[in-house]
Amino acid sequence: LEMFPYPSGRIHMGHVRNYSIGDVVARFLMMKGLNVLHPMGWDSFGLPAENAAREHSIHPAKWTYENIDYMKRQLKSLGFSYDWRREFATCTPEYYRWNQWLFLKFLEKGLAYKKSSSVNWCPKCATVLANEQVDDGACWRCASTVEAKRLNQWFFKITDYAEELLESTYSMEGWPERVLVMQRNWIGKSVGATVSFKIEGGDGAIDIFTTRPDTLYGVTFMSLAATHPLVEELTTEEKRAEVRAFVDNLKASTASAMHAPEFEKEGVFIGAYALNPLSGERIPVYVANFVLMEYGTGAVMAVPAHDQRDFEFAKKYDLAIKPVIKPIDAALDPDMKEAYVDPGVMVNSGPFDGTPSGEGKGAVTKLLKEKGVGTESITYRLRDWGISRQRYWGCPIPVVYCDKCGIVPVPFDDLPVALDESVKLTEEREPGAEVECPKCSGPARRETDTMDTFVDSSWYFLRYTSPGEDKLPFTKSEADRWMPVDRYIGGIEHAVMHLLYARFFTKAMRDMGLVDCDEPFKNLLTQGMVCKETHRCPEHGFLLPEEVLKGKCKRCSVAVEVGPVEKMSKSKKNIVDPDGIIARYGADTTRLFSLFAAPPERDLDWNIDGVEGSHRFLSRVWRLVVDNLDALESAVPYDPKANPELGGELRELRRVTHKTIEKVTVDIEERYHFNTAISSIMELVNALYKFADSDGADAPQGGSIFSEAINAVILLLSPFAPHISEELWEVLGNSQPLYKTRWPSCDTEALVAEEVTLVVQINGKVRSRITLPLDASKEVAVEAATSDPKVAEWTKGKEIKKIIYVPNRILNMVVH
Ligand code: ANZ
Ligand code: ZN
Repeated sequence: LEMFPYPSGRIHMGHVRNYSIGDVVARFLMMKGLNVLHPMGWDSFGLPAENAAREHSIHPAKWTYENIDYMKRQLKSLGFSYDWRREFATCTPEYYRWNQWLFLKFLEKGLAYKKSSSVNWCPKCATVLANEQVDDGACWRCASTVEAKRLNQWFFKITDYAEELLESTYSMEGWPERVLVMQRNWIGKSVGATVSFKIEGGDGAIDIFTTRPDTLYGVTFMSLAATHPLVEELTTEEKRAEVRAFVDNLKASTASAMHAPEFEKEGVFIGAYALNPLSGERIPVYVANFVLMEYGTGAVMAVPAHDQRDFEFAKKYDLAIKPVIKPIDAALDPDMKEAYVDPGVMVNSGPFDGTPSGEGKGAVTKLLKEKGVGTESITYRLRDWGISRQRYWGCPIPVVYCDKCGIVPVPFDDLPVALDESVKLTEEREPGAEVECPKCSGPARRETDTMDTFVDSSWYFLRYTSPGEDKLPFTKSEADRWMPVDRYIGGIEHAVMHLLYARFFTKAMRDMGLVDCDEPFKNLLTQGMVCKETHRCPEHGFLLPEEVLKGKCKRCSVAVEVGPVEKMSKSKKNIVDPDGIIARYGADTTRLFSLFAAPPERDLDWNIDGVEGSHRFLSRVWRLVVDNLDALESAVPYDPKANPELGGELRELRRVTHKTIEKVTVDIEERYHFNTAISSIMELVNALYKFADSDGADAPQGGSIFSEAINAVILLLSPFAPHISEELWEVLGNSQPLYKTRWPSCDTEALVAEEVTLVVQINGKVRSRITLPLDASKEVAVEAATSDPKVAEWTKGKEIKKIIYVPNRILNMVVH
């Protein structure tokens, strides 16, 4: 399974690479005799369709389906072996109704809920932006200043699965370690304690989450998030104006701004004090801009001596810094320049003095627990997944709002809630259509938000197993038969979100009894990017490859600057359109180059010389077959049992043939090393040219062995370059198509090279006889001879002055 594309209009080289890799695996496994499900579809909801609709007044549906048609033709021209009967597009009601069905199931199970939250809002695009879509506080598309806005939004409760999503990563052997690490970091499990700090002169308390209970005696102030409910409650009259100004200002700045590294830590004293639950010390309470309401409890016990953020804050506002952990074998530095964050020994900590900090965490937590003011606690960085989008071209969220009944789910039987195809895409969003409340039949309005398109891609792989199913999202027996996906291939940019959401969906659906597997993707391959150098004209900016002629800008004839090799992107214009390459060199060359130029996980540097090289190689294969058609057609199949003793050139060709079969098989099956597989096929082709030139095919048995080798070349090449292979296969008179033909197997007996006895002379006298493979090189012969004990006696401590080597017969070494 390769990640399905967004139908943006045309495929790009990244698609070609991704899908070529998948097709090699699919074709290889088919030829190995496995049942292969190799599907393709369209991740077809999303913003570009809507933007195109606004710009060119074309309906998003029309734009999308036209793109799908075009791209499908492109994929077909590349000869990918998809089962097109299973194709679907996520923007069709036949698909998105099951998104809605799953949403309702999630709602039933408490896995979907609505809450108000602060979002990045672009006023111009009138939509929510993900943190990744905000550059320096501006919208990535229109550059408007992004605002913070509170919106009522739908969420999926992925946090319910945080622990399992994390735990499973430790047994997912088929995934690259770096992707697992990214997922673990995203989930971000922190083990620590929740501690309750009483408020001085009141009866409430501030609960904080800390990973460092061992530093409890070093707390010198507390920090609350701006939106923490206690801020309003605890702020004293004289501080109120100042605190309110600070909080209002902060609410207007975007969430993403806080992630910037140069972000300045600021805060305001709210006039209240809390009490340290163990030491009883009086601690001033602040509201601070770096405390997130969404993490832990939204409140922090600040320990400036041992936390860098708190340290900077304390320096800025001249607050006490009280060290309570000292390095194990050194004294504490009396004037600290930064927080001491390493482990050490507890000091200034009452009964805990002398306890190692690691041990201290548990010891302090235990005491807090006994006193009823704290407990162990785990926090995850992972947040629930906000799925509401203020967008038209997406899957409608199937709920209605009734004045009387509130939020009412659309009944299952009324699905799909169809997209209103007649809607005008104006800047102002229209209110939801008036409908009858399913509960009280009173007036109600439809939800107008649609779902994040990541919902669509969180279960699409399951739909491939039974695309026609119309009672459920997919047929359980079919899903269980095929799942998990044995090999999933796609870009590293999906390492976190898509893969994590798909894993969450799979687990949630398992718990609903829809499918048996725990994880969706058994093996994951993340392919590298396709890169190319950039060209820039001082006058005309970045240039497309075809706008450059002999190093000069075609428009102004000024020399272009050649920039570094980087990921192909429209903005840098360092892109190559697959259509042009296919038209000029053919689909097979395009595929072969993208597989040959680099191993799949690495970045691939696009270069036209490499493309030409791949094309020349395929031409060589073509000529090798058609120029020798007579010999090949008259050859009888080689039977090793009837001819046990082959010698010379014949035996060698057979050895190379079977060695190549073995290597290509292992390279594809175990290592995805398509580049080395292709280069060994190239070597075999070279050997075949040599053999043909030496008239080897005319020797007795020669034709049969030549033909066996040619067949191997075609079979081994076919997953990479299926068109030329299939054609040659037919030219050779085979009636069965290649993809239905069995993958060749390696005759291990043929791998044994013919051996000869070599006479070894030292200074002209015969000293030993050694056995070597036929036609061994001089280096191999000398290496074997000098490690022969009888020869070693004569060469020990001496210098070899001269070597005379007659292959397969004599090696004479002159030593002094
Ligand atoms: C006291 C302390 C002392 C802390 C010390 C750290 C070091 P991780 O590891 O990322 O989970 N914290 C807790 N809630 C927070 C929030 N809502 N916003 C910002 N910071 C918050 O970080 C956990 C630590 O981050 C917690 O442990 C807390 O500071 C802070 F020497 O408590 B610590
Ligand atoms: Zn109602």
